Amino acid sequence: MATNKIALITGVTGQDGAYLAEFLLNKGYEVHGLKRRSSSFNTGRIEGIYREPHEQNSRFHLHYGDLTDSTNLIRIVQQVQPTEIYNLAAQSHVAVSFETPEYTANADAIGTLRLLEAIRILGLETRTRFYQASTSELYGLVQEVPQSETTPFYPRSPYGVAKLYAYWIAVNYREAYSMHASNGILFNHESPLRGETFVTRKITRAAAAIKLGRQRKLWLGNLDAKRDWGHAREYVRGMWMMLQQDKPDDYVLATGHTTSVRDFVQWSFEDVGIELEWRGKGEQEKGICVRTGECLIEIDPRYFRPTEVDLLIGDPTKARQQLGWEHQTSARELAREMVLADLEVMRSAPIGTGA
Ligand code: NDP
Ligand code: GDR
Repeated sequence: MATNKIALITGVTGQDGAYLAEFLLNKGYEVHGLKRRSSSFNTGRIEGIYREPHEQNSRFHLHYGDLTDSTNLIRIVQQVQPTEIYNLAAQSHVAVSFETPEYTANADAIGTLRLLEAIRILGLETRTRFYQASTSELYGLVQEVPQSETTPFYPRSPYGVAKLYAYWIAVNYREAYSMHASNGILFNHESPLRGETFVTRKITRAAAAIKLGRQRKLWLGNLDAKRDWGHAREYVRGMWMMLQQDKPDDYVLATGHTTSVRDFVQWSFEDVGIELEWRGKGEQEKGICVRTGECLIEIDPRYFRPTEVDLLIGDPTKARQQLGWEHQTSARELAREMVLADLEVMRSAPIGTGA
């Protein structure tokens, strides 16, 4: 399956980067990934597809790099001469962005500018198509539901504000320099590869650990937040589809359904055979808990955000009509897949490994 397509993925070690790299390799692409230097291994998610550089015929290559370092980005783009860049790298945790707002702006906002400038400085505007990982966090404070490409933005976190800059700079470079730059406004998407501190994975890991007697309690924040949760594997396909269009544009990818954190908890525990009996539903004081004989879940105000995004529900009509993209996995199925995967990992990991 020979192709002359060369992709550069920033954030290749993250959830989406891992799925996208696998997807593009299966399509015959040569795939290059930007990887940060870390004191411990951060390539766990791409172990299955990475081969030693000494092995012949490997179409997957990793480069050390960071979105905060423009000279490094220019050098890599020059070396790789990509036909497609997928800018997935970001400080992607909303709650953490309140703790590290300046870094988040540097990586998520200015990092996007640095990459776009690298394309321009190297004269690759007509060769290199650009995908920007935009987000439903741009909508923030609810203006209308469901949210579509025409819904006004009102970000509610330093992360959302940084991503707002990234969104508009991609649009601006498209208009100013005729670059093929597209924004995917993706609603939450999860998988067994989801980072352990995002709420879905935190819940499914805890349900599995509690089932196996390795954890006693799960501490959470706002149980009433509602998210439009889809499967990451399906969303990376949509990213690729955007870059195959003749014209660049911006698209929402979403399921069109929303679920509360509370329901996601309920489902995950159900799937490991634990029926939850809720107490204090809707209340948010410290110490509210739910029961299955003992108190398994408690609210910790530390996990509340200074400003919250209460309700996300996306309208993926444009992506369906123009790209032919549709989600397949429901949030209910996603919870089951994630919790069963966590159970399996934990069952095979020795106690005390933290898995
Ligand atoms: P992850 O947090 O799983 O992955 C983020 C990736 O970015 C990791 O590879 C991380 O490296 C890398 N990274 C972080 N900071 C830098 C930096 N300064 N320089 C280079 N690399 C960096 O995110 P997801 O895979 O879930 O999301 C991918 C992108 O899509 C992100 O931009 C996110 O904001 C956006 N997004 C995600 C959605 C979701 O629901 N998952 C929805 C909408 C948008 P390391 O592994 O070393 O930490
Ligand atoms: P989000 O995802 O902020 O939507 O950003 P996250 O899973 O962190 O939060 C979802 C909702 O759950 C509530 N919540 C908790 N969240 C976390 N992390 N931990 C808790 O203990 C907890 N308790 C309740 C949150 O308040 C929130 O309302 C994700 C990221 O992937 C972004 O990068 C991406 O842009 C958006 O999705 C779309």
